Amino acid sequence: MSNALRGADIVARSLQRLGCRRIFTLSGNHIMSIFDAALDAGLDLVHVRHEAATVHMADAHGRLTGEPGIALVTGGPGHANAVGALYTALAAESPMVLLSGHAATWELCRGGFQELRQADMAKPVTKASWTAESAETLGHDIGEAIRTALSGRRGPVHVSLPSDLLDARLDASVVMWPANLPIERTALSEAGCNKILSLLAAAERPLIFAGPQLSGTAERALLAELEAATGTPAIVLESPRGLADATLGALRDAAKRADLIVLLGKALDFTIKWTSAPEFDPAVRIIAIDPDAELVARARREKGDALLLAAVADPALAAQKLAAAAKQAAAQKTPWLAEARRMLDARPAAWRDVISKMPGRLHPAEVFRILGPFVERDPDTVLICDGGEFAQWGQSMLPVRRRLINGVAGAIGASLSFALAARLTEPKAPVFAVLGDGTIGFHISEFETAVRRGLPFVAILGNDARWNAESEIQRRAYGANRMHGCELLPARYDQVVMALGGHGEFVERAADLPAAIERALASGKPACVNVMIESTAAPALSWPL
Ligand SMILES: Cc1ncc(C[n+]2csc(CCOP(=O)(O)OP(=O)(O)O)c2C)c(N)n1
Ligand SMILES: [Mg+2]
Repeated sequence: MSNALRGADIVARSLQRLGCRRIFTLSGNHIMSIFDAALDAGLDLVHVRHEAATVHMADAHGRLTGEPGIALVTGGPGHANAVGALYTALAAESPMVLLSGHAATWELCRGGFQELRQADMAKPVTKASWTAESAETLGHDIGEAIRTALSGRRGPVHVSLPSDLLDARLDASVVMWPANLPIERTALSEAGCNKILSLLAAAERPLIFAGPQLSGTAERALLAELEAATGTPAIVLESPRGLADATLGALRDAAKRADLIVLLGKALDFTIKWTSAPEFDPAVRIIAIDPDAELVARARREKGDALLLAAVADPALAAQKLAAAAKQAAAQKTPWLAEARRMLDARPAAWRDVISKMPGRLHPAEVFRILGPFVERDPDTVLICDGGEFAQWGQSMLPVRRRLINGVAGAIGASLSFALAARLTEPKAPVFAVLGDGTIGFHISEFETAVRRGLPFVAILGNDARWNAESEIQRRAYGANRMHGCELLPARYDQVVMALGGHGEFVERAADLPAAIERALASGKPACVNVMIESTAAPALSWPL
């Protein structure tokens, strides 16, 4: 047979044709043919230490670049390990594709090696999930997966690839290569745009709630434009803490006073208490703009007559259109905008000089007062926040520009994988990961990947020898004498990182932290600054401060 191609070559070449140059992967029997094919297709295999990390990295790649991240894992247990991480990508609306090897089609229902109903397993945590059915159409599968991940409300897509299809040889003339179809993005109608602007102008205390799709740097700049043009505070809700996300200061008090909320790609969900009393005025009115018709329908079901307008539209396109039209109408700066901005942005004066009462431990505010200037040094710095109470202090005190948090899913543990993927897309500026001591345990072995690949970043670890977020729940719900099952050792994670070939720093005094961070950055290695901290509940601000 002339021009004989393997199914695996079709997968690798399709990825290459669609502009994917990098695959986050962990090897296994079912996918070794793709590793082989990647050599000829010139794909960079970033191979890591746990399948969940492949998905977290593809997720971070998707969020930071807007291009689909690609994860590749082996079948059965490899796939099972990867699936949990898809939940984070789904909630963060991150465009990515998980490709999983799969038992050969002739093995199925006969007790095949690592046979598992993989597509069924991934279905609830993806936009679409299927098993490839023929070698000829593998390219089409890849194209559809990528197009689906990027279209409408973005998110993860899964395709299982049976090993016999990957090994099959076929003539190039019968291959169905991916079609170059456009990505679907629905515009906001002229009439919808005008109606929204007139409703905003008529409202006294409106707020715009943007969803995770608008959490990137360019999108935050667009929201700032929209805010200035409409005189309406525009904020991103991307945390499971929702109204209580420490990034957003005393948002809870501002939300309570709002008379109109525009949901701009923000799902009406638990994070905003479905805009219901007592967190919101029972008379508050809602506008819902979302690329997903089902979410618009849900808002209609939930809010009934309080939903003044609903539109199926891409949130970024809608924001652009609204901002442009509002600029022409030259909306006035309202006292409400200034007042709400103070509520969102002001921080207690006491945070400027609070220090720990425990010898040998820092207060989280001390850590972030010191880290702040490092983050501000370079406009391209990537900041990653992950975990419980410590990271909330970071989210509250550090500037928000190029930032990744674990997102609405609320799953801790992704930050080290995020940091590696961020370093691969950002060649120069510092990458900081802020995380707790419980959280670092999930994927600490990714420091080995980072060292092997030469990917420096600095992890700022707040070590309170505790799963403190859960301790705080116990203290509040069951009492201080019922705190149980949340203690950890004050372990030397910095030494673990050194043993893996990275740079380690151990800090017990605030005075030592600046030099430790400088040394970590200067080392040019993946680094862990293990800072012993006092267990401190996440900040909860109410207005007035
Ligand atoms: C995957 C996952 N497992 C468990 C939890 C529950 N959880 C949320 S925060 C947290 C504690 C985190 O501890 P640490 O990283 O030490 O941060 P701290 O709260 O101590 O600052 C836990 C267990 C979760 N959100 N996600
Ligand atoms: Mg902790």
